[in-house]
Amino acid sequence: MTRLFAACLAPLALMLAPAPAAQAGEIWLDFENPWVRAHPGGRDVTAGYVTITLGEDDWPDRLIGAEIEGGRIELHTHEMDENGVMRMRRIDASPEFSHENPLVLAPGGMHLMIYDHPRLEEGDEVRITLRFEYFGEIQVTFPVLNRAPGGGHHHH
Ligand SMILES: [Cu+2]
Repeated sequence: MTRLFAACLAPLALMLAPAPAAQAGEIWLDFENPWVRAHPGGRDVTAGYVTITLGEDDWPDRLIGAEIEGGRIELHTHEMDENGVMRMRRIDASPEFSHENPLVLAPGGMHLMIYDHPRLEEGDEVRITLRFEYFGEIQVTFPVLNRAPGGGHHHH
């Protein structure tokens, strides 16, 4: 009886042991509401959006690139030109973001511009590799939607 109890306890003790030192400073990234807009009728260009949050103890980071199989991605931002018109502009990297200031890719702001990809429709899913200056690469699954998730939120 005693022996059985001890044997059962051992794996539990292992699970409760503190994380190894190598993991203590591990970075985590949280990807909230990733989505790619379904290709608008007659167009072969679309965009992807996501909010990226860093852990409390993580170094600030920057998004420096993105890749998609079967297509091509550019980082874009929206900026007001001298005539007060919003225009898209290609950028090499996002501004630095941190735990307190998540990186928000959203309609009307920064986005992943997707070119040359076969037609995407609501219900599809795409995997996009996001490349960060400090963190490195990570692959994220983006559902394809006709409109922004979480309704009731409008961007102009
Ligand atoms: Cu764009």
